[in-house]
Amino acid sequence: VNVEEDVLAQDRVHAEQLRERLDAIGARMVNLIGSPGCGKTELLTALIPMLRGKRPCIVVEGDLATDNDARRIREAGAPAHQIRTGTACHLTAHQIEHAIEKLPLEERALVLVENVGNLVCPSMFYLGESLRLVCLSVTEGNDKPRKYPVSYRDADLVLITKHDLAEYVDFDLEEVEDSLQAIQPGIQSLVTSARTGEGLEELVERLRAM
Ligand SMILES: Nc1nc2c(ncn2[C@@H]2O[C@H](COP(=O)(O)OP(=O)(O)O)[C@@H](O)[C@H]2O)c(=O)[nH]1
Ligand SMILES: [Mg+2]
Repeated sequence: VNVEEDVLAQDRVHAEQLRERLDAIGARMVNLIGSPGCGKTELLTALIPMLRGKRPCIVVEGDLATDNDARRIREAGAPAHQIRTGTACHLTAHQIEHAIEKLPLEERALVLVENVGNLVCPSMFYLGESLRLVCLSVTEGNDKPRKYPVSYRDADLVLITKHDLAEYVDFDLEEVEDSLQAIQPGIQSLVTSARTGEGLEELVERLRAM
């Protein structure tokens, strides 16, 4: 237990240093968390062209294996660095520090971090982000907030993704929002679809203004 606490404390120091470094140039980090396949990469590829001319974006991708997502991001028009974590189920602040060295970090940049697809582990690690976005796709089932409350406890904004599919999977927005409120009273959520663009203008405005 002590070793684990030391590691967490060390990582906290890296995260705080990183945030200070970003703050000093008006840059902000966004930590995007959610299950594998909930639509994190698709969302980023939709947002990147919308953010053009508003804020420079760089992307750090985390996955166990492959650099597929970094390639998708580059095709969407933003510089991206892939971290292959092997067996680790989350990214650490120290890894982000190294990844940023390989990317053009401009003033007022958004550092968009797609965390490893996992609903639990990434929630335990603060990376130095100013905004923690936790995704819940409509296809995951209405009971997921109640089953995985820790994932939503520290979310700044919950993105309900793939809303275009809601009618096919008996998605119940009211039930999900009630569950989220029970976990974190006052929690904010936004309904989105990378396919139809629903909710994306609002999200871009939030990212621009942060
Ligand atoms: N219908 C629909 N499909 C989506 C949406 N977003 C992502 N997908 C699909 O869901 C799958 C997983 O998406 P991906 O972005 O790779 O998820 P990630 O693992 O969270 O990065 C892909 O086949 C996407 O095309 C959406 O808003 N609507
Ligand atoms: Mg992805």
